[in-house]
Order: sequence, then structure tokens, then C-alpha cells
Amino acid sequence: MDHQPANFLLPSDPRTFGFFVDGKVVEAGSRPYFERQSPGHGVAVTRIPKCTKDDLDLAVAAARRAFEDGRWSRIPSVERASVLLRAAQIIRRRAEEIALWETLENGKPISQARAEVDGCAGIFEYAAGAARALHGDAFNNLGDRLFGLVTREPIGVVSLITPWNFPFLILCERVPFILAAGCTIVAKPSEVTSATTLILAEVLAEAGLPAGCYNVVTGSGSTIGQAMTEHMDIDMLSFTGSTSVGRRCVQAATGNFKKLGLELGGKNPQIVFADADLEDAADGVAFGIGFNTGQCCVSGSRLIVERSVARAFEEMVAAKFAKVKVGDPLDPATQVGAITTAAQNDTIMTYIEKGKAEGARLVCGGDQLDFGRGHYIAPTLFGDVTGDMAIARDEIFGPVLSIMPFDTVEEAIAIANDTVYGLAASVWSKNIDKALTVTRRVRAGRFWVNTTLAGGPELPLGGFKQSGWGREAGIYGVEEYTQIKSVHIELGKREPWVS
Ligand code: TXE
Repeated sequence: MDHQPANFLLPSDPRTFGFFVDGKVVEAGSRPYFERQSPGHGVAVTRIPKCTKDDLDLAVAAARRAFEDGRWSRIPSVERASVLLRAAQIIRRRAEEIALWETLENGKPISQARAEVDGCAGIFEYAAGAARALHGDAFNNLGDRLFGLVTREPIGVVSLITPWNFPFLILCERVPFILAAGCTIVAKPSEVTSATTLILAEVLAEAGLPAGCYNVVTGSGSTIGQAMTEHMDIDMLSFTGSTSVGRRCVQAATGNFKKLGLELGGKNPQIVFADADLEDAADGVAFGIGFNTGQCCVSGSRLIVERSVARAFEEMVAAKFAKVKVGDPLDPATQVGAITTAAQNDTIMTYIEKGKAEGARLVCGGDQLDFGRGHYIAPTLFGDVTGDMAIARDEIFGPVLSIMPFDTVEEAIAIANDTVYGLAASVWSKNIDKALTVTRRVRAGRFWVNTTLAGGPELPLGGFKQSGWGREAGIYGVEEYTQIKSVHIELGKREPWVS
């Protein structure tokens, strides 16, 4: 394990951001700030305004005006697409800067942040094409006198509440699709990772997005987030975060019956059969839980292994963990960076203690790593885990992996489905019958066969069961932000009702 500080990239003073309404940066003025410390270094890096509910009302009003006057919602899709394509170019040009803020606020390795930002530019490019591909339907089978059309219309003003684990990526899995559909946006990033959501406002303005179409109101979940969920002039809320706050969103949305898109927690199975390429699977499993320090809604946190190879596979995964480079997120060689918040660090350590207390066998890790600053946890592996243990049931959101053995395909499926969540799953097997049977029977919105955490904007994301509602990305991701209108057209003259 390594820790090589890259101090030269740390800002000497925190950058102070304003928020963004109606095409302009609004300075914080007398509003208080959140001061964010880099979780990898304990150094202040950003100051973000704590907005008020009045600020939110102004942002929603700006988004409403921009939507209703048609400056974005009614222009040809080719013009919307060209703004999205320009945004992709600007993201690429500013990639290094965006990746740095992402790493400084979140604690993720800089090499990973760079790859994510590059991927985000690609999502904007895909969404530009999707904007132009979006279409309705026609019914030519209603007889000679009636012709039917089904059109798609943008749903209106969409609010976005995003979490701290992938501040820019999760934003970019939604914003270009919402804009492609012709909607306008009010975004609220997590209070601890707001910088890149604000930088996206600069990117979109430079790309030619009209004022009022993308607004950012920064602040706490309990004030701004809650007010967004209750707001009577927001047509749709896309929320990504914990299942408990997702539940509150559902309750609050009843005020005006706003549409909801929810991407919530996961406790995702990795099913490994004895006939898999075990070396490849061990590497994939280590990546699936180590990536983003396991603070990932689709982390493969339950390892379900065929009993005949369980012990050998456990050793292979432990050997991978021992070689993973945990350390300074600014070091390009780092693979596992810092835990994003002190509270999350405590949550993970509490689960590790619970795992030990409940009788699971600690195979490796389990320690807080002391690099003199920041918060780091060693990749942790538990054996002899049973389905009733907290480490098998709860989303830990950290680099903690629980192993559960199985004997039959049916048992593997049953263990995989024994969760309230249904976000993602992976299966590792060279036997196509087994791999596809598992893929068809495990209830999850996203499946990987002989790989994990792979993806691109073409394939939709979203969960079954308590992992959420709706889908992001793919052509479905644009459709999600539209509503459907049926048009019935009489050709000629109606049969009179009154003769
Ligand atoms: O999430 P929250 P937290 C899970 C993960 C983690 C736990 C807590 O298990 O340990 O949630 O993380 C805003 N009304 N996930 O506390 O609170 C908040 O400001 C409206 C999984 O950070 O759900 C932030 O912008 N909004 C998940 C966003 O909600 C509210 C990703 C997420 O914060 C609000 C993140 C309210 N009352 C956490 N309260 C995943 N699966 O990807 C807070 N928010």
C-alpha cells in the first residue's frame, strides 16, 4: 500500500463559489458557506453558499420562464444537439480542472476522476444524438376516417438532487438527457461535493445553453433538498441518494404529484461459479468493491461463491486486495482513495465491528489506515457470512465485501434475491446456460456477465425493488423526461351526434 502526497495540486486557499440562476453566477453575499475539506488531506478546498428557500424559488421561476417561452423546449432538436456537442468539447478542454475538483472534494483517485470526466463528455455526445432520435408514433390502422398520432413532449421543469459519490458522473448521466428532451433544470448537488455541478453551469453557458435552462442552488438536503421535493412548480424530481431520503421524496411529491425518478441503494451480488475463469473473476470482484472505495450504488458487495472453490477464491481475492494501491487521491498510481466524509468513515467502521460481533470471519483488512491526514480504510473481506447479518443485508457504502457460499444454481439465485434492493448484479461462469439462467432470474436492473461495472450511455441504468423508479441513459433516459400526448385526427366529417 502506498501513500505519496501530491501537495503541489492542493490549493493554497479554498475556492469560493457562487450559485447559478438564470444564466448568472450569484455571489453568496451575506449567506453563510459550507467549507469543504479534501477528505484525502484535511485541507480546505472549496467554500459553497448555503442558499435559502427564496433562492430556490427564484431558480425555479427562472427555469419555468425558460421552459414556457420555448427558448429551449420548442427549438429544433438539431439546435439542442449542437449545444450538447459543444458542451462535450468544453468538458474535454476543461477535463483536468474538473477532475481535480472532483478528487479534491470527493477523495477519489485522480486517474479515476479523469476517466469519469472523459466518459461524461461521451454521454453529452450520445445525448445529442438521442435528442434527434426522439420521436413519437403514428396509427394508420384506425379506419379510413381516423388517424392517430402519439407525440412526446418535454415534461417541464426538472429538479435534480445528486449525491457525493460521483458528483460529476451522476450529474452527467442525467443533465444531457433532460436537456435533450427539451426540459429545464434546477440542480442541487450534495453539500460536500458542489464544485463540479457549478462548473457545469459555466460549461453549458459557454456552449450556448440559453439562460434559465440550467440553474444550480447549493445547500443542505434538509433545507433546499426538502423544499425541492415539496415545490409546487417543479414537474419532475430526479433523486439519487439513500433509500431513506428517497422514501421522503415519494411522500413529499404528493403535493403536486410531480413525477419521480429515483436511483437509490444497492446490495449487489457477484455470483461466482466454479467453472468461471477464477483469476479474471477475482480481479473483477476486487475491482467491483474497491472502485470508488466501495462508495458506489452498483458496488458488488455480496460475493456468492460456489462452495467447492469458495476457500480458494477467497484467498485469490485477498491476494488482490493486498496488492491494491490505497493512498493519496492525487497520486496518479492510487487505485483506492479516501472515504468521502468522516460520517461515512464512521458508518463503515461501525459495520466492520458489527460483522466481527455477529460472528463473521475477518479474512483481511478491517483497519482504518493512518496516513497522518484524511480518512482511509483498507479493503476488507469477511468469510462465513450468513444472510441475516447486517453486513449481508445493509448497503455499507464502503470497501467491505461479504462472502456467502452456495451449492446449487437455485441456491445462488435465492441468496442473490434475498435483499430489498435490486440495482445491479454480476455473474461469473463459462457455462452459458448457468450464466443466462442467473441473469434472467435475479431481480436487478443492471447485469454484468463475466465482467462488472462496465457501461456506456447506450445502456439504461436503474433499479428493481427498493433500488428505485425509472431509468437513466440510453434512449429510455430521454423518454423518461417526456410525457406522451395522443392526437386523434378526423379525416373528413364526423358522424353527427344530433341529427
Ligand atoms: O445520502 P442522502 P447521504 C447511501 C449510502 C450512504 C447513505 C447516506 O448508503 O451511506 O446513503 O449518505 C440530499 N430531502 N447513498 O447521507 O442523505 C443530500 O443533500 C431532499 C447511496 O449523503 O440520501 C444529497 O444531495 N434531499 C446513494 C442527496 O440527498 C435530501 C448515493 C443524497 O444524500 C434530503 C448516496 C431531504 N430530506 C448515498 N436529505 C447511491 N446508491 O448512489 C438529504 N438530501
